[in-house]
Amino acid sequence: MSNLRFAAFGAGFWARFQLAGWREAGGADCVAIYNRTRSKAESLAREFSIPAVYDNAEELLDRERLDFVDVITDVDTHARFVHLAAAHKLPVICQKPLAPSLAEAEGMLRACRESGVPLLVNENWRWQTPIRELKRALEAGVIGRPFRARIDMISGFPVFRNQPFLRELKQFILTDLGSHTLDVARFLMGEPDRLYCQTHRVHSGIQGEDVATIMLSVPGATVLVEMAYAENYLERDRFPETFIFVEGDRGSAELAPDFWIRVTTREGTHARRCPPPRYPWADPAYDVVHSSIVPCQANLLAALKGEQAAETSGEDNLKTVRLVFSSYESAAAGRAVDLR
Ligand code: 89V
Repeated sequence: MSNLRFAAFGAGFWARFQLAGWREAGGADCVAIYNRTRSKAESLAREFSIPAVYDNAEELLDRERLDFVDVITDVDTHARFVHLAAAHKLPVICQKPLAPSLAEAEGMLRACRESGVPLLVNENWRWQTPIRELKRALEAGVIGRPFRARIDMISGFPVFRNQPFLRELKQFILTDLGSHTLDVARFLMGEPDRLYCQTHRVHSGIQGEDVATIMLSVPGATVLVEMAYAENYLERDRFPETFIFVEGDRGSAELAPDFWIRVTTREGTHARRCPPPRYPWADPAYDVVHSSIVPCQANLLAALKGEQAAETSGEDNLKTVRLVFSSYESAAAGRAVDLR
């Protein structure tokens, strides 16, 4: 099968890495790029040899022959571009978080379903090398039946320097990072039926919350998800590594700092390091995240070609979106939210 042709919508911080990820994964060629500020699209077009540049998305879709659209813009414009692609009967891949509200995310899915095109989500976190390895360790069953997990992504890293628009989000850490960590919670531990969340804002110059703690009930287990971007000082700050600890009835498994997976059973502790691949195009400060774009996009591409199911289809991701917004609901109400 020849390479699929796609258009990238957006030319911000994340677009450069996603385009590099497509090149690394192979099988798809970016033939056009749209950005509101044309000069930013032109600069990425030069870097990635993209033949056509537009500052009008409708014009791009009218003129170009495409197999799909990759939406890499800020969350507030996702719905507009997904609806536009659906109206043009084009499959669409959209960045996480899918939408600024559950209703908008549902509307995007409906539009794609009615147009008969898939909506897939570029939710990469669960594709991180050490997280896949931890999942394999859990599936191997050596720690027995998991009854509790802790998923931590707590960092003092100044995320606003590279992504200044994050300061303006009225809903910040739960949408930006919680979309990832709650997706990982589902991936590792299954679907929650109840949650309780508390949030805090530590920074003064931001609109949203930068600290969140969520307790999820999944059948037979409790999952605690802790997140912080408080830009404070931590002895072991390893942005953007996620630390995970899972207790089972026959042992425990841990994703520890520096990509160490430690599995402890009656026989003792078996430790091995599972670092992500290093790509020259990735920002070394984001290695484990940027490298996960490659297997994520390879999976989405295989789904578009009908070769395998997408792990992070729109339908699947809607369950994560529901957890994000139920967390806000819980934090605002000061009580647990039933998800059944
Ligand atoms: O991957 C992301 O969603 C990024 C960051 C790692 C900073 O949260 O926005």
